Amino acid sequence: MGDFKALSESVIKGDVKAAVAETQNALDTGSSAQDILNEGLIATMNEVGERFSKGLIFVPQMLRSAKTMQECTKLLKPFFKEGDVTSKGKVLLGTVKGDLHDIGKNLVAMMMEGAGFTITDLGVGVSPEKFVQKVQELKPDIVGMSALLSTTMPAMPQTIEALEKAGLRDKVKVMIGGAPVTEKYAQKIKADSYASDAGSAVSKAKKLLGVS
Ligand code: B12
Repeated sequence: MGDFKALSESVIKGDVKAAVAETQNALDTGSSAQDILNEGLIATMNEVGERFSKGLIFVPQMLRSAKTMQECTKLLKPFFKEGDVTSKGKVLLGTVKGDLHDIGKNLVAMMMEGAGFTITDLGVGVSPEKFVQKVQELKPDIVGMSALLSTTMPAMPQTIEALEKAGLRDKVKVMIGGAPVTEKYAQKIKADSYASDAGSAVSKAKKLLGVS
């Protein structure tokens, strides 16, 4: 396990240049991309969230930290490639309507792409109608929805309902995730799968499609 104190501090400060240099330094000194991601970057975003909850920082600082983290993850992307593989399946990803958080979704996209899935990322604030339209158009194997706010989680069952109404629900697997989402919630809204992080999103997606 590496020491990511300096990296963490620069992400909290939103100092892109320093954080990117610290990420590179951690890679150069032998830390694994996985550890840098989990123990350096994701752990820091949790700390940022706690500071926000306590009123110690505000939205602009949170945004700067988010941007800084995104720049650092760009350096890690090549390390999550599993090699040349034929597509394991088509995945449509999006953050649900009303929600702008995309760091977690982007990580899921990055890990899944690295593992050989073909990703179409619809971005943030994706309405149930948009999900339905894109499922019709692209015929993905999996639809992945991300929500980070308790107020936007209901857009997940709304999307599942919209897929049902359009006669598409049995043609696509639905995976959900995001900090407030739980396994129990996934069962309640009849999603096919839930994953708590990007690594398990990959293994759960493989399991859903019966690929290795
Ligand atoms: C960065 C951040 C922001 C940034 C987002 C920038 C961006 N481009 O994403 C900005 C500043 C824009 C922001 C805005 C707001 N935010 Co904010 N934000 C955060 C923060 C600090 C980090 C989120 C993050 O990126 N985490 C790191 C990633 C890697 O983790 P993750 O998203 O959970 O993703 C992992 C898993 O969940 C999973 N996963 C995620 N998606 C998916 C999808 C699938 C299909 C699967 C299988 C798995 C999966 O895999 C990911 C990788 O391992 C959190 C605090 C926290 N601890 O979550 C608050 C937090 C989510 N925000 C919060 C709030 C309140 C807001 C605002 C309402 C603030 C305001 N007053 O304006 C706005 C809402 C804007 C909107 N409409 O969306 C609250 C939410 C409370 C709640 N439960 O509803 C939190 C929890 C902070 C807090 N403690 O109060 N925010």
